[in-house]
Amino acid sequence: MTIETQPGPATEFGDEAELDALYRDLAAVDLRPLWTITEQLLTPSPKPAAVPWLWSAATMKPLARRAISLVPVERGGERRVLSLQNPGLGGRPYAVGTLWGAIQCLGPREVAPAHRHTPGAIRFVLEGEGVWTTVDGDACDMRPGDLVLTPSMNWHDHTSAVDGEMFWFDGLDLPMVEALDGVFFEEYPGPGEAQPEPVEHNVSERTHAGGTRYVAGSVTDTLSPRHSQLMNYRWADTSAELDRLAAATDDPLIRVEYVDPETGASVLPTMACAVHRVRAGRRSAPVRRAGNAIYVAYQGSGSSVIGGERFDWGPGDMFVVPSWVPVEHAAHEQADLFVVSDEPVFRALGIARTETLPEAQQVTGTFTPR
Ligand code: 1HN
Repeated sequence: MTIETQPGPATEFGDEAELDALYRDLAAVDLRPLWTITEQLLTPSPKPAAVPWLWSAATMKPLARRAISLVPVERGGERRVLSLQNPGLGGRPYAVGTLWGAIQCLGPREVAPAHRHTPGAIRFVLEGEGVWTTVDGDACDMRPGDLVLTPSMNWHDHTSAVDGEMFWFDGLDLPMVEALDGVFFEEYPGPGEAQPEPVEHNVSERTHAGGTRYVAGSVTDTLSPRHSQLMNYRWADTSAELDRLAAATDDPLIRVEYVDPETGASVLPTMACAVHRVRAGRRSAPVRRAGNAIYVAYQGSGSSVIGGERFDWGPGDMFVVPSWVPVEHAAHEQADLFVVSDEPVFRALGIARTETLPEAQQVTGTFTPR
C-alpha cells in the first residue's frame, strides 16, 4: 500500500513556509506525521486493493496444457502452477490480499518434488485421476471434488501414476505468512525427489474420517492453532452432507464447512474451506464479510453479483470476493461452489464480522473474462 501524505491543515499556529519546512525535516529523518495520513489508514470499512475478478476455465486450461508440453516440473521450479494474479494488487501474484489461488496441473507420470514450507495449502481437485499427494508420508489419492490438505511444514509432493492430465485448485495462506515475515521453505533431503511411496495409501482417512467432518453454515465458536489430522475430504462425503442438509430446508443456498473431526475447528488455523450449493433457479441473499475469499465453481452454472457487477460462471471457473464487498449467487442449474477464506484469522483476532444486506444489489455491469 502506498500512502500519500495529504497537505497539512491550514493553520493559525505558524506560517505555510514553516509548516512545509517541518514536513521536509520530518521526512528527512524517517518520521511521518499521522495527522496527514489518518484517513487512509483508518478507513470506516475495509478498502481492499484487490478487485472482484474471475478467471475462466476456458482461458486457463488451454494455457495450462501449453505449459504441460513446454515446462517440465522439476527441482527449482518445483510446481507447474498458474497463479491467479489480481489486477488490483500491483503485480503481486495473489488472488486477494491474504490468499494465494492458482490452477496447478500435472502431465502424464510426472512427479512434483517434495518440499515443505510455513505457508499452509489446500487443494481442491477439478479434473483427472491417478494422482496422489503424499503429505508427511501419507499418500492421499486425489479425485475430482476431493479436498486435500497440505498443512504448514508438512512434506508434500504430487505424483501421477497414469497417462492423463490432472488439474486442481491450490489455495495458500502465503500472503498472510509473507506479511508476518514468516516464510520458511525447505527441499526434501532425498534420496528421491518424492517421499517414498508407502505400501498403503490414505492412512489419515482410515484413522480420522470417522468423526464429524462437516458443519452446516460455518464454524463460529471453535478455534484451533492445530490443523486437521485428516488430510483428504472426499467429494462423495461432502456431496452427501449437502444432500442431507438440502433435504431439511428450502433455503436457496446450502453451506457446509469442512472441519477438523477432532476439534470441530476450521481445517487449517489460517484458512476455512466450504462448499456453497445454490439451488437451481434460486438466488441467495447478499452478504458481506470482513476478509477475503476465493470461489471455485465445481459443478453447475450460474452467476454472482459482486459489488454490483455480474460474474457468470461454470465448471472450473474461479473468482474472488475481496473483503467487505457484497456477494450474492444465483444458479441456472444446481451449482456447487468451493470456497476458501481467511475467516479463522479474523476470528482469532476477534475482528470477524458478517452482514446480510436487506436487498438484492443493483447490477451496474457484467464482467467480461479475458
Ligand atoms: C506449493 O508448494 C504448491 O506444493 C502449490 O503444490 C502452490 C504456491 C506458492 C508456494 C508454494 C504445491 C504453491 C506452493
